[in-house]
Amino acid sequence: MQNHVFGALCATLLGLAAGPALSHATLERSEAPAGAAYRAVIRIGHGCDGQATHTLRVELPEGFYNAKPMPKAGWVLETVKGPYAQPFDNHGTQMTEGTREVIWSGDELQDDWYDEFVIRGTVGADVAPGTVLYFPTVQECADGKADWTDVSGSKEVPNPAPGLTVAAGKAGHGHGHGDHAAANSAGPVILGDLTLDGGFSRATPPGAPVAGGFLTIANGGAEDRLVAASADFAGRTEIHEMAMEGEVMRMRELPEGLPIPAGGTVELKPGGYHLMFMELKQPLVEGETVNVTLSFEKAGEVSLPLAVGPRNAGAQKGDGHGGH
Ligand SMILES: [Cu+2]
Repeated sequence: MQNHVFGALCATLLGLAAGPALSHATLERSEAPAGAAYRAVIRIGHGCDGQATHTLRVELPEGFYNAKPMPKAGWVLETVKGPYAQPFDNHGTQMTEGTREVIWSGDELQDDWYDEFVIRGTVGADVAPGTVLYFPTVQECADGKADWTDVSGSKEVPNPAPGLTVAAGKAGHGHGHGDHAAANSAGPVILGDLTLDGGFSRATPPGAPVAGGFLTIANGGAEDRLVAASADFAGRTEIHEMAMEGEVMRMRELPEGLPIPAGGTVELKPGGYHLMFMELKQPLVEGETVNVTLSFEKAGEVSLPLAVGPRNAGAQKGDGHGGH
């Protein structure tokens, strides 16, 4: 009986505590793929017991490499460097140390105000999916501090550290959903803040006029937009979406392109957003690789290999590619 009452009370209290998420220091985006750029946006929603924050210290986790903080007007920025437990392969250069702590100080963030502090880095490709990387954060005020340094993972502690859950990064590894039928895709391509991964297409019957292209775009930075695509093997390449028109699923071109939200991931997949190769000049053959050039508003242009899978590659339930 005691337990019952306590349990219910506890749930109520936790429910209330979880409501205003801004009461804790938190990360704007709490999940990111391994091997990709990540923009840690630490959100500060109040001071220390009513007092203004004059210093913010953020410790960086092992596994978050090549970190660079964003300066803030009015604040003095300092970094503390230290060794990495595991060296980081930065495009062929081994980095054995880097920034491990970032300190902003010398301004005042009032208790009534809200602000964001940003650190950009890369999540190590070898960090196991499901790992939580913690960014222990301390706010210092005139007569005290608010600390967000508990890394136990418990939701019941009063001072949880901001945490980032690492998701599987590389195509073909650790996908494990079984919903992508033989989507044998090429490896990830990094373009600025964008990580393009899992690019594939499907074999076409001889004489087929069109084919689809699919990939996942993870954005570790500010909002961007896929504005154009082109391929040698097609007369024309468009960016499409599937949408219900009355009872019928039809595809249509996205004339403005496809927005890639800040810190978000957009999946182009059968039955959803896709690249549409039209006026095919040759059939796509299973086992081969074709290249598509993608143009992003901010990140620029990149050539991405698409592995050609079987005709039903990536098929999911309800994948009626209607409207052809
Ligand atoms: Cu289409």
